[in-house]
Amino acid sequence: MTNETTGREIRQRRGVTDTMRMKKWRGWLAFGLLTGIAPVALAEYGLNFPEPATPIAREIFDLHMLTTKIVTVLMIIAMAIIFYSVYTHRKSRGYQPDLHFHKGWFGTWSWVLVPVMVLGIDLTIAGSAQSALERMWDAPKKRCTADSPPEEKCYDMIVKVIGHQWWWEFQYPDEGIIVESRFVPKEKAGDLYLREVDNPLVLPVGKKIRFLHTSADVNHAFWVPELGMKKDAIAGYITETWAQLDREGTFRGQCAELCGTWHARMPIVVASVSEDEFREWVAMKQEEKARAAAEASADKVWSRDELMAKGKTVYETKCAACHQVTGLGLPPAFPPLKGSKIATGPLGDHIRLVLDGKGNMPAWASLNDLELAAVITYERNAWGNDTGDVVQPADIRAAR
Ligand code: HEC
Ligand SMILES: [Cu+2]
Repeated sequence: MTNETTGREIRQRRGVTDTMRMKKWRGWLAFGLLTGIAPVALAEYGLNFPEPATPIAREIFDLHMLTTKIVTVLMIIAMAIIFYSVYTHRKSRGYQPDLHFHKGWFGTWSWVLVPVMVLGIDLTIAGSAQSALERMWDAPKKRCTADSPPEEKCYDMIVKVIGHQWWWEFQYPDEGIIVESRFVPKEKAGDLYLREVDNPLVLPVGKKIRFLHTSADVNHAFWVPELGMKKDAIAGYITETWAQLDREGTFRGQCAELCGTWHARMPIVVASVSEDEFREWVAMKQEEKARAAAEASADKVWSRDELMAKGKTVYETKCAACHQVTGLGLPPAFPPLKGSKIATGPLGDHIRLVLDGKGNMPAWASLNDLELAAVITYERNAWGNDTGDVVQPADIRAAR
């Protein structure tokens, strides 16, 4: 075959006009601009992993960057070879295929050499990933002492992380405090909807923290990318992770195990603070707890208005997830409390049900007498349930 026909002649024979070619190029130009510009516009939404906050997260991040760089270089080389080959050896140029390629040394050995090179790169990456993973899951079992060297495998504090449908409970057993963390509704959270909580998980920078994970109901998973870990929370089991924060900041995560209707409403917010700030926060929480306990055990008789105000807060944080702020519930799963036979019927039955729970309704005996008296008063008078009943902490104490 001779090389007398040019590409242009061939196109003319196929009926491809120059205007059609122009249109095609314009299409490619638009495609290029879009793919080129879109990442720039999206950059502030974070195309890469968030900046790490623990040594292990940093290791994961560096490995990810290294791998990305290697594959980018490999892709450029491979694509260059492909484009060059297709372009130079195209039929319209009259290229004659080399029918003896596989008989030369390169044709014979490339089938072995290339996979060996690729495998070598893969195993190098896998090796570093393996050692990072081992360190990640190697949670310390021993408490640090005053003279533990900084590199010793030990922990300074414990945080128990308990998944609930649909909120997180953080217990600090050494400090004697419990934090309940719930998502903030859209009206209040704005742009941070489903990423914001009322009470964050406050952690001190520099301390080695041992996390114990479990669940109170179905499976959940604790996941905060900046801490470089994700761990299942399984009812009846305790799983462990650890972290040592190396910078202050606010880190946002999610429940990472589909856990029912409001799985999406289980964001996690870690407030990483200095050790001094952490101590201050602990002192504040302990004082808050002591004050609430004193208030609940006092033999004070509360006014209806006081109980309604307190009850509204308790209701909206603890009950509204299922029964809704409007009291209309989400039948058939969650019954309405507005006009409910229980909430407008005999008071004794209402108190019993809230204390003991029933079916998917959790038992609320862990709330204090004042909180229970307030929320029951609220349910019996809000949304037109005008029973006029006022429940005192003493009534709850008597029913327990
Ligand atoms: C996890 C979801 C959930 C939460 C949170 C929840 N409930 Fe319920 N609640 C239920 C379910 C489900 C029922 C129906 C129980 C049944 O009859 O099997 C129910 C029933 C009730 C009833 C009886 C309604 C009726 O007419 O049968 C009352 C009263 C009630 N809940 C009060 C509360 C209070 C007070 C709180 C907060 C302290 C609360 N609930 C939080 C799920 C929930
Ligand atoms: Cu969950």
